[in-house]
Amino acid sequence: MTPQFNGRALRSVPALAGVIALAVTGCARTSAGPADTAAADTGKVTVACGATEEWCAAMTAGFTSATGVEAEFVRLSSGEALTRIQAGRANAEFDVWHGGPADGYAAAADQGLLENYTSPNATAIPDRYKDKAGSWTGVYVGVLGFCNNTEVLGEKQVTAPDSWQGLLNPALKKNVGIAHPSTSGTAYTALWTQVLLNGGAEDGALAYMKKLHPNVLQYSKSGAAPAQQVARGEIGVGIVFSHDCVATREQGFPNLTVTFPAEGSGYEVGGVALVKGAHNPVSAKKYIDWALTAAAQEIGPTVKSYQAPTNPDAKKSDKTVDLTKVKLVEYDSVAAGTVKSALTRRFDTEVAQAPKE
Ligand code: S7P
Repeated sequence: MTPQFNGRALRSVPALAGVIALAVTGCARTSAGPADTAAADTGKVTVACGATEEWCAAMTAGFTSATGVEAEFVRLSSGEALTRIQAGRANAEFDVWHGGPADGYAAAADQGLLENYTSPNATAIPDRYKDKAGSWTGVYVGVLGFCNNTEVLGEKQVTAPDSWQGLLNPALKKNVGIAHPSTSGTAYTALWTQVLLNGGAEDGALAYMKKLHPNVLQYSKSGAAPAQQVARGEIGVGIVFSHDCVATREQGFPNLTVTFPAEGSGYEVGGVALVKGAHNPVSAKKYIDWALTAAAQEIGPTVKSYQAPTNPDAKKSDKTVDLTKVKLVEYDSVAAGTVKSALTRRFDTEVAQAPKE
């Protein structure tokens, strides 16, 4: 990896180039359009980042260190990122979206919010982890699991659930945590998993979520939040990406365990994409190229993010879930993304807002 001082020295060069470009054009851009060319690139990339704060910080620092291009990020849950990218349609706030399930990226692509970009480094990524047209490319894979607090469950004399049916146990009333799928990519992955487990029927998925509703203490904004609630003993089980439970256990909560649903679990392909109308398309493409390298994908475990890398050359942490050992549903991010807005609206009115007895 490039030594840190090299990164710092190089950072001023593209920044200066950006100032010169603005001086030559004579004005700052206020909207996307023809000015969004290589000449206008300020040499700084702004990232909408969908994983943990630590992951986002490590990734942007790693990119700057490797390329000399400055990078800043805003951590956003999947639905929030989509809303902010929509709001920036005429004047993009972000250059790149990095991290968070590809469902959100597919929804964004459907709405014309992403620019197709097939990085030369995407050839290393297996086809099942990237969009054919190049609207997004996968950087990691995460599997949904149940995060259990053995102490809380022990007090209730309930064994850690290992099936979706087991989560409906009345003894778990107000003891299950899951985020709201309109903000959280994690929760939307869980909701779409139910669609798949119900033969593709949205009604069947919502019927399951309605049955689960009395057991849900609250629908959090961010997908990883239920793992924290479980760690604090506020609830017995959280529906989260399993690596978020492993990371929380490492924060000093040894009584957390992970189980996977016997019926089949959903998984995410975490994405990276170029935002349509990005003000810094050259830097953004450099960022995407870098994010697909093995070196970039080996950064996660250094900050306790144990998703599986999509680049086969990246070394896997021994804490990463073995994808061949968990029963997985046939997840299709594009199909999931296409109906995301409509299905989350239905979830909100038909499930989240339904009274609990
Ligand atoms: O914490 C890492 C991670 O689980 O966060 C993303 C997750 O979906 C959280 O975002 P949401 O708040 O949108 O649910 C995952 O992509 C990632 O693996």
